[in-house]
Amino acid sequence: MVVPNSSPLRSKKTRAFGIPIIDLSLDKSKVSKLIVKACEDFGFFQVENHGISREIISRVEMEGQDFFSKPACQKQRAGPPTPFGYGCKNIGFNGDKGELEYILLEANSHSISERSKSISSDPKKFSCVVNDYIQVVRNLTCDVLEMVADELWVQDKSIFSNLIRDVNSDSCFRINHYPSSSSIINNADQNWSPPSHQMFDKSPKTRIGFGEHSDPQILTILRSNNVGGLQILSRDGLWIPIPPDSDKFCVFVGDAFQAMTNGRFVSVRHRAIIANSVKPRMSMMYFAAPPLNACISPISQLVSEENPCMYRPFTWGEYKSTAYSLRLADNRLDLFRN
Ligand code: GA4
Repeated sequence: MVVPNSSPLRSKKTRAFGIPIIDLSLDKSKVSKLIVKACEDFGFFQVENHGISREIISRVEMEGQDFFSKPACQKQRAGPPTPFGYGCKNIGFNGDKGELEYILLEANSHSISERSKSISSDPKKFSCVVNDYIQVVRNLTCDVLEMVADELWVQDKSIFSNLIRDVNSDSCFRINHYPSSSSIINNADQNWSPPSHQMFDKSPKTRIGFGEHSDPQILTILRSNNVGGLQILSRDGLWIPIPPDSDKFCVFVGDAFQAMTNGRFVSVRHRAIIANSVKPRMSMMYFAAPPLNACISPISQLVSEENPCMYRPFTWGEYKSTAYSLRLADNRLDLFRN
């Protein structure tokens, strides 16, 4: 489809790189088209005018700041991440490292209230604030998924969103905290120290906060403070910096969505580098996932003789265990190709 420059279907673009910024206050049918196009072209887009209150967002941000400003020994009481809890520099179980610390939580109120006891001196407040945020971001995710279903002519508009709304949904929530470019993070983990060239070399080497990967889930919704560092990998292999904007959300297509759309949507590879900033970057992500026993298979509308099933059906649980058995940068979905 050729979209004329003047058409309302042409979304605003992130400066110079053509990454869509989609205004969610526009007409729903236009927004749906823009979302589907962005998921096909980039597996990534940003949204503005999303209707989520600044207050709900900044309350989580404040809880995150409070936690990360604590001494290392106190933060470690909420760790190690197995995989949930507080983590510093270690990502997953297979030796991946990054220059960051984080809190990873299961996105359900029971786990959050249990975990919050080791995170905050006011656990009730912490769980309340995080639960409120998860609820509104889950709604945003479901709205996006329903618009996608509509645009793909799927009869059951809730085909994707039902997986996220399910009480057994395996969604999770993460707050990442990256050091400012002028500092290195407190070495809470005694077994690791940054490679010496990164500590002393003044040349502008890329410092990796969170290494290249795709997200295994259906969709990821990310919000960051105004410090940069997020980059997405374009189809031609270039790292595209995403300008930080605390009023927008970034939306990433995950591997499970790529499989469910029979490869029509692409799960975007991305990473976070340490930006040249005096302020630390803090980002929070909601990873929208199905229940562990949900079967992930391409929707029938996207399967035909010309487009046969690209992946064998698998359960989300099976996919997740595969993800955790591999390295961060590995391409997991290829292992499920027909
Ligand atoms: C990437 C997306 C989410 O942050 C995450 C990550 C998880 C972890 O940090 O424990 C993983 C990574 C993520 C993909 C491969 C495995 C699992 C680390 C890792 C090496 C919470 C997730 O679900 O998958």
